[in-house]
Amino acid sequence: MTKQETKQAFPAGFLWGGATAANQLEGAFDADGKGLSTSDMAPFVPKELRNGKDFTFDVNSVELEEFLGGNTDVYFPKRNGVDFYHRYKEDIAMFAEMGFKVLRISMAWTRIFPTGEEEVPNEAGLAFYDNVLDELLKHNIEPLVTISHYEMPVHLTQKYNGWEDRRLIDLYLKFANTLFDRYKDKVKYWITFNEMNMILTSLYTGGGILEDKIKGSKEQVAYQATHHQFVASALAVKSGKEKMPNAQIGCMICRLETYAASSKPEDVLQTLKEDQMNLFYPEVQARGEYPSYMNRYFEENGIELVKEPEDDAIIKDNTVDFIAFSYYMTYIGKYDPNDNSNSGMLVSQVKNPHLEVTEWGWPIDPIGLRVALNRLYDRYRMPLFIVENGLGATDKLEEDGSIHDTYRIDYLRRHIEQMREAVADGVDLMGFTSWGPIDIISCSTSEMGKRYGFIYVDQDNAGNGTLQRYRKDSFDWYKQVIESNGQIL
Ligand code: BGP
Repeated sequence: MTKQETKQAFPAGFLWGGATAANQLEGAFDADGKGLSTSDMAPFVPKELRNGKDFTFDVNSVELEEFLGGNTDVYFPKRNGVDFYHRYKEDIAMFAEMGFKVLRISMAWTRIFPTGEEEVPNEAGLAFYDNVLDELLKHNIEPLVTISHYEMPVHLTQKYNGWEDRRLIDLYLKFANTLFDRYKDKVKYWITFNEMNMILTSLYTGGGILEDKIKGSKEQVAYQATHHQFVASALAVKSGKEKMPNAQIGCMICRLETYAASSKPEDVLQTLKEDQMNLFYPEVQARGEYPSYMNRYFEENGIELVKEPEDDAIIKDNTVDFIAFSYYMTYIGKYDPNDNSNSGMLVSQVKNPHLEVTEWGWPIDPIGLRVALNRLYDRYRMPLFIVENGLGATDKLEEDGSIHDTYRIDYLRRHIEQMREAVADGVDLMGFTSWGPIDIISCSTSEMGKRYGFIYVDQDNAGNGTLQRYRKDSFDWYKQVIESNGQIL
């Protein structure tokens, strides 16, 4: 790495900030008319009792009934989040103190339409987000709003089995249009769905679908639900642009940059295929059409998508303005002669011997971020936005209220360095929102103890604690990063 390379700065106006999701942050799950959402049904189960089952990603209809009936002694951490609902002013003031230019939030569908089917939105829910947005704007923090982040009214799961049913498109659009009408003068940046590709991994989290209720194969349903979300997303782009000509509306994926396990051509080909499955989502949303490799895949695997005649044109005419993605790790592609399917289930069992992993086993690969940025930009020539990245770790609150999270600073520093290199390579990067700038409930494990924040929240996995906020060492570090526009790391 030459000196000249590392000295490159980020563009003026670069959007530094943090990213959150309503269901992991807000709490107040039944306040002011809010309905129950799919994420309110994710219990915390200690690792030793899980038996390999992951409740966040895998809830069946029997469990759902049990959780809804309340006859259970398990704890549901996402119902309480970290009480941002009541503490948003304090939290936003701390984000402002770090100099945030942007905050990614999502809006809980169930605060606005408790069951998803009401004709009239819940005013108290809309008023809450008005207050949050006003507070952000008061501090000159630009909101970036994810319309749907891993949750939906549980009623829609019960009645329609979520996105398996095409009627979800209109229900989603009613929700999206309500947000556009209400917040059009306050929000410029929007994302239609969080990590859309993860529906292949979890039908429940990504699609509100109960696997034991589906009729066809899991893959068939996953791709049919994906198609419904593509149409819904494109229609949201269409009406969003009509209502807000200056809005920027993006798609989002969990980017899994994939390396070949070896130089063996079969491994390289397998890697290409896995990469294509990952890029299927921006392929449709940014280019506006189903790629031929997916059409071949559907044909060879007996997947038949039901499309309405107008769907292709809707998708073609309403592509996104930017591609947002989360980046946590890289994967390995390895050819397996016993498996001739290309499942696209995003599971890499092969370990990369060159990388360290986090406490939760996620490979740490800063250089992979530079590769991901370059590859995406080479392919789409469209502005990119890193809307999630960060280190989930166990933190220790010292007696004096300090938290020495040098490991987090090190992780982020190394990733931002590579981001800076990618910008110097010519990548058009709009911004960087670090995941969970304040500790929130983990998406995948519903733990509190998997912390990403610059701000520590006093709460444990069982929900005990004062909820008091403390500044970690990374707080001042990130402040300086933003102040220097990424020059001082
Ligand atoms: C992404 C999700 C987030 C999130 C993050 C970290 O996949 O979009 O909601 O929480 O991953 O994952 P976790 O919280 O499981 O560590």
